[in-house]
Amino acid sequence: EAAAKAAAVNADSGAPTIFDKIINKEIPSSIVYEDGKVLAFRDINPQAPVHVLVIPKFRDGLTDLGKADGRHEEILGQLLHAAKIVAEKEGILDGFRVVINSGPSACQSVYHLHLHVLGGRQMNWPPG
Ligand code: DGP
Repeated sequence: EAAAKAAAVNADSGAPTIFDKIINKEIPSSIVYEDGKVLAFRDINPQAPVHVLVIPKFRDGLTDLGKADGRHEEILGQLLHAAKIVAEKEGILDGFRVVINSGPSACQSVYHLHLHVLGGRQMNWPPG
């Protein structure tokens, strides 16, 4: 946990991230859903039987949700809608969780906004 926090503190530079390479298909990923604005792919380190990341294809300053402003309203809505489409495709509409880690104290490690869509098991509350 301390290592995750330390990595998160050092990650917020605004530089390109590994997700750019995934968007550009320079490194492989298991894509679940894609449209012109949004890409959804399986997390490399799944925390549930279904664990998919939903990201904007154009980061446009959205390193993290804490950077959102009015110009991002449309893409934020599209990301949530894509999360629902992913849940439907994955057969977890009976119960799923959408998580956004924003900033070091939330242990965000990749500074390209992403929604985690988690399900396929009983999800507990509160999260860690
Ligand atoms: P967060 O801690 O909220 O910033 O989540 C970042 C997630 O990104 C983490 O769950 C692992 C995932 N991840 C990091 N690198 C890769 C990668 O190269 N491929 C895939 N599929 N997922 C990755």
